[in-house]
This record gives sequence, structure tokens and C-alpha cells, in this order.
Amino acid sequence: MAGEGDLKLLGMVVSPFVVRVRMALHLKGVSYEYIEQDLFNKGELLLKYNPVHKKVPVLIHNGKPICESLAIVQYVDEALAASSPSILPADPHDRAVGRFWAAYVDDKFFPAWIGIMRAETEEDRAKKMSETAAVVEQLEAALAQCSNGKAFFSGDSVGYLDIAVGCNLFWLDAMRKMFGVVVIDAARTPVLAAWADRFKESDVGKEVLPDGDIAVEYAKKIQAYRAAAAASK
Ligand SMILES: N[C@@H](CCC(=O)N[C@@H](CS)C(=O)NCC(=O)O)C(=O)O
Repeated sequence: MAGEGDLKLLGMVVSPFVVRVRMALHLKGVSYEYIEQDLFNKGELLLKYNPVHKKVPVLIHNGKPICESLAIVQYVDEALAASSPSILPADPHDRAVGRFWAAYVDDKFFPAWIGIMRAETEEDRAKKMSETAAVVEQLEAALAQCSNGKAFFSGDSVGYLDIAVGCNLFWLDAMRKMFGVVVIDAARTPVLAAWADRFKESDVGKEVLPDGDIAVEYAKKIQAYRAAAAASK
């Protein structure tokens, strides 16, 4: 692993945004200190280095913070381990298309699957599932557009859009275990489903993607916390 000065990552183990950054650091082969944050009781470091949003991830490079996972991934790509292959595509149009779809993932896909997770009735969950299915169909089209028939969004190997989407996959596994729902359905979106299997089997998938069970445990803790808060009202 390459040394790049003092590099710290403020994170939370089940945050897909943090996982995304860990994937970028792994792809670049960069070593760093990981500091887990308690988001129910935010610590001094997080408040100091991300005073605007007070959210993880925050990468601190030689004392200077970078916030927002997609901005961090780009920073990691541009500023660290220059001799490692790039995460973002080299071609400016491909980069712009990658950024467009990464923004779509965060603006549409993440809120869609979180909606399934947070649904309070089966009826609501079914409604959120069908909203999410429409978003997933767009991602299937994005994969066809970006991959040119190759194994990953970025071509023959994992890159920017692969980690932008792939960091969410362990939560989809958790929801399958918790509610029996299949968000990336091989019957509706076969190309994306095959990509998801390949991504999980890739080096970065195996080394960095958390196990779905960790997300199940976390979701149960949140449910208990919300139930206790509602009962004490
Ligand atoms: N757009 C941000 C999202 C980061 C985010 O939502 N982080 C969550 C954890 S998954 C967080 O820190 N939440 C704390 C809070 O909302 O107070 C990014 O891409 O980094």
C-alpha cells in the first residue's frame, strides 16, 4: 500500500457513502487510518471537519478535510497514488457521463431503496418497491450505455460508476434478508443483476463490501431506537 502523508477517514461501517470511499482508496492501493464515528453522538473531529453537513465520510489529508463521497473519490483519484490506474475514465465525455449517473445514484437510487427500508406497512413497501424498480431500470440502461457490453460500467475493470452503484449492494442483501424483497431482479434487469454478482466477486467487492448481516444488525438497532423514542413521547 502506498503511503500518502497523513490520511484519515472518518466513517461509519454501514454507510454506503463511506464504503464508496473505502473502495476508492482500495483501488488506489492507499493506506489510511479509519476512525469510526458515532452518528448518534457526533464527536469533535466530525463537527470540526464537516461543520456544514456533519456527515460521514470525511477524508482528512495532511490536516485538510474533503467532504462528500463523490468529491472524495475524485480527490483520491487525482491527488493520491498517481502511478495507480485511474478510477474515473480518461475521456472527458465518459467522465461527464459517469458523474451524471453517479449523481443519479445518489439523488434517485439511494432515496428509493431507503424508502423500502423505512416503509411502515407492507402496502407502503410494495409502493416503494415499484418506484425503486423504475429507478433500477434506468441503471440497467446506464450500464448498457457505459459498459459497451463489457463486464463493468467502467469497461473491463471496476471504476468510478461501479463503486458509485456497488457501495449500495450490501444494503440490498440486507433488505432481501429482512423483508424478502429483491431490488435488482434478474428477470427485470438481467444485465444489472449479472453485473452485481460480478462486482461482489471482484477484488474490491470481496475486500471492502461489508456483509449484509452487518446492515441487518444496524437496521434492527435503528428500529429499536425509533420504537423507544416513539414510546417515550
Ligand atoms: N451526500 C453525502 C451523504 C453522506 C451521508 O448521508 N452520510 C450519513 C451516513 S450514511 C451521515 O453521516 N448521516 C449523519 C446525519 O445525517 O446526521 C455523501 O455522498 O457523502
